[in-house]
Amino acid sequence: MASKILIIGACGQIGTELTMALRKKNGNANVIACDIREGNEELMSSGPFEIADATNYNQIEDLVIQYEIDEVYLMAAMLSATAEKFPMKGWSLNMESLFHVLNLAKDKKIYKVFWPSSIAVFGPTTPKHNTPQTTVMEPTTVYGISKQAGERWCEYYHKKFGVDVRSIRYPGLISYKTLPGGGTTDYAVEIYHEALKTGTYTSFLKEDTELPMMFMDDAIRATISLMEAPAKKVKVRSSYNLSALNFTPETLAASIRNHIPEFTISYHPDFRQAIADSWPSSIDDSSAREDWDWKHEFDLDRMTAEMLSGIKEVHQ
Ligand code: AKB
Repeated sequence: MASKILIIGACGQIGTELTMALRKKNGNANVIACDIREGNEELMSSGPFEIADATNYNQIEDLVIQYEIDEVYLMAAMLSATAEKFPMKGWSLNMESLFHVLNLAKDKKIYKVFWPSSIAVFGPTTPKHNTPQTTVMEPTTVYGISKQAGERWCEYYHKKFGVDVRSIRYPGLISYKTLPGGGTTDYAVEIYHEALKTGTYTSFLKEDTELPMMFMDDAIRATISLMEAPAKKVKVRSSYNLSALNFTPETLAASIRNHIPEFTISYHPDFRQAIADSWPSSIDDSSAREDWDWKHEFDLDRMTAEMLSGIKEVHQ
């Protein structure tokens, strides 16, 4: 029998595509989407959808009981740029929601948990290039501090209570179906929309700011394959480094120019530059590759082609 899955934060950038991918795999009725707000038409109509607040334990527990949930994917979070503006709100959302889900698993009301971490767990004292799985981690953002604390709690609940929790340190994720909101890597999505709409983009990061990034299809495949891996292969219970591409605004613009030669870019760095400067420029993900056979498929040029044709199809 297929597992019953609850996706919290299903209407966000990752949640939307994850919900549709899991519904395709496990059957629409077995994947319950919930969020604090409504999402797109396809997500809302293709299977069960409930309004729920990730920080409200009773609401989440009620859904777990009502739908006899086995696995939870907790995708609700406040991202790096927004959390700098609302530090206490960011901390409460990111931490309370995680404790609710970990406690449901500790009490055996659910059996498996996916929780997203981020490259934001690293900080200025971390080795910047090819950042190892285990290294110095002194994050300087609210979001990064919450993700790092969350990782520690995931490992603690696994060791102490046997909770089957699995996690990935996502790089910046690039997709055309649902817009990201409040992240430092969002420029790499906005740039494609603006290239098609106006032929020009003003980047809030400097031209040579290199960050780890990934096309959403790869991220979804990684997430599902980590969750499907036999428990004994999942050796890291804090969170796995995951890598695909590293690029700067300048190289991304050049790849767009292969399709739209007249595209222009200018640079006007804001407070997000300091956040980006504190993160790695590339990540060593050999643990994920060795433990559960992770392999990315999209390079920069393939991703650019896919983004431009996807935006035209969905948004124009
Ligand atoms: C952000 O920019 O805050 C996120 C992330 C890297 O976790 N996309």
